[in-house]
Amino acid sequence: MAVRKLPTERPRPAAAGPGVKPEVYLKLYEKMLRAYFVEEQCRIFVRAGKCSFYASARGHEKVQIAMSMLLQRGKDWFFPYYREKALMVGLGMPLDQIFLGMLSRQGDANSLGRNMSEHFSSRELRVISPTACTGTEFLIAVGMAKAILADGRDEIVYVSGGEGSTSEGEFFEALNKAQHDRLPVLFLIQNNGYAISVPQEQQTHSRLDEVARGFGMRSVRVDGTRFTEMYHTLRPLIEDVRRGQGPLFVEAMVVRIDSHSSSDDQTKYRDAKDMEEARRKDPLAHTELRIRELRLLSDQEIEEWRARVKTEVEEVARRVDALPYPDPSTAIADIYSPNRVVVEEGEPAHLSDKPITMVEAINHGLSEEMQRNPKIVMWGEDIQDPKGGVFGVTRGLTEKFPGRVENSPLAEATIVGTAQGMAIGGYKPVVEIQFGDYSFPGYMQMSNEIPTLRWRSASAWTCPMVVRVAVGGYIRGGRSIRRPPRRSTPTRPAGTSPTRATPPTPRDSSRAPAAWTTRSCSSSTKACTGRCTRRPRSRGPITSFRSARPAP
Ligand SMILES: Cc1ncc(C[n+]2csc(CCOP(=O)(O)OP(=O)(O)O)c2C)c(N)n1
Repeated sequence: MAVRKLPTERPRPAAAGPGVKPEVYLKLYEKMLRAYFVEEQCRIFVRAGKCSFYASARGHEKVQIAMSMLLQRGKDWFFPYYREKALMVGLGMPLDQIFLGMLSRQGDANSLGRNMSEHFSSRELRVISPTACTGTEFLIAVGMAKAILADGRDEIVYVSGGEGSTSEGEFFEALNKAQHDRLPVLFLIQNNGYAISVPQEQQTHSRLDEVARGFGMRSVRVDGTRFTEMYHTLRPLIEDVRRGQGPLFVEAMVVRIDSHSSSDDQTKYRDAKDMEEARRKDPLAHTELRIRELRLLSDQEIEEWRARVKTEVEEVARRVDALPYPDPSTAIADIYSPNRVVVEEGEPAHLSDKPITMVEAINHGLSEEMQRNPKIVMWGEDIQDPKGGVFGVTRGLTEKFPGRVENSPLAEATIVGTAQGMAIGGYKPVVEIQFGDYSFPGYMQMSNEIPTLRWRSASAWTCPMVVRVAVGGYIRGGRSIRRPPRRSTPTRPAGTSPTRATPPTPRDSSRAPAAWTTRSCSSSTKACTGRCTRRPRSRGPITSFRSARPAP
């Protein structure tokens, strides 16, 4: 809704604080009011038993709306966490979509009622569907930024979390990778001092802005309850991110005015003084105070604005509340891609009479696929030439396909988490986990995030990618940690296609990459290549079996 024009007869100040134009401040106020009444309405829905999960953003709204004003709607990408209703309001998500998501009603474009409430998603606004897991969004955002950098676009990836989520290991991996690759990521940590009931001093030793600085990252701490300072400090820094200066870390000090969520009662662990202190910093109350001081609106106009926005919000809420739940028969749609895979086997071309290994055959297949699909990119530990992987699976590909095969940090969550982000960004990562036993740090991504993205976003977002894992074999002579076959591990969370676990012959191995990459035409695929011995497994001519392609 357009900001109402101010009456001309009132003497207008030049700025709402140094350098902030009155219309910018009033736009902020309008959005804050809308966010406030959305929160109030959600509270009513919770009390009525209509909303299963609610996490108030009261106390965080100013920094979230400021971010929506500093970044570019429809151009930049947003990886929010579960406490970001005000960001959605700031970006202009239609109010009915906010309530449809909160009430899980028919027409909910966030997830068709599948994801938890508070987990917003929108293709139009480039808001990527989050899960409830704390800290998993960071690496995915970094992967998206890799796609942006590879394409040379001047877009920014915003990723956000609470200070508690910075204790997760993936957070540190994300800072490391983003800074190493100088990626266009804006990390926002909204520090309200509590992770449910745990105060920050029990959580982290160092100041978070200093932690980020330790990674070599540009980093600032701002008061997230005050607009002018944030606006002035962040605007040039964000433009630097857009100009390719690398990531930016922002620790915004905010307050949590309400309990952690609808399942929590903060009076059990916060004393009255602490809660009063938070209320004293209420960002909305402060904005109204400034508007009065600066004479941007009169008391009566403030009352009118409140009444107008309240009515607008309540009307939408009432309409949405009258809608039914989604048809239960749609609940299991969108788990896999609807694209069929068509494998066309051409006449095999004779390549060699020499005996070849399974590894050589897979290498050959990967090479054919990279030739065919310029969006295939690869990373993993040691996979770059001259080593070309500990089994040599990717040997020679670095030189053949410059810029598309790279060593990853020694961090499995980074390998698969960033692959997901780059896949959302339009690439087809085919990444390697060195041994099955070492895949577990990546399982948060491989079970909670990657396989559920398509389903939980109702196909708005997908991440076609391949994770190649070696299992079994290799070192002989007694049981080694590397040897136990990993076939019993969860290779098949719904939403992931496991491929033929062990291609039995070089002939099959050569064909396997085509099947992996096409099967993952829009689903994710986990390919276990068993017994990746360097010795020839069988003798016989190697032939090329191009090609597999997705059905049109
Ligand atoms: C991996 C994981 N562990 C635990 C939880 C349970 N949990 C949900 S929110 C939360 C606290 C998060 O606090 P913080 O990151 O500071 O964000 P805030 O909620 O305060 O905004 C916890 C422990 C979770 N969702 N995911």
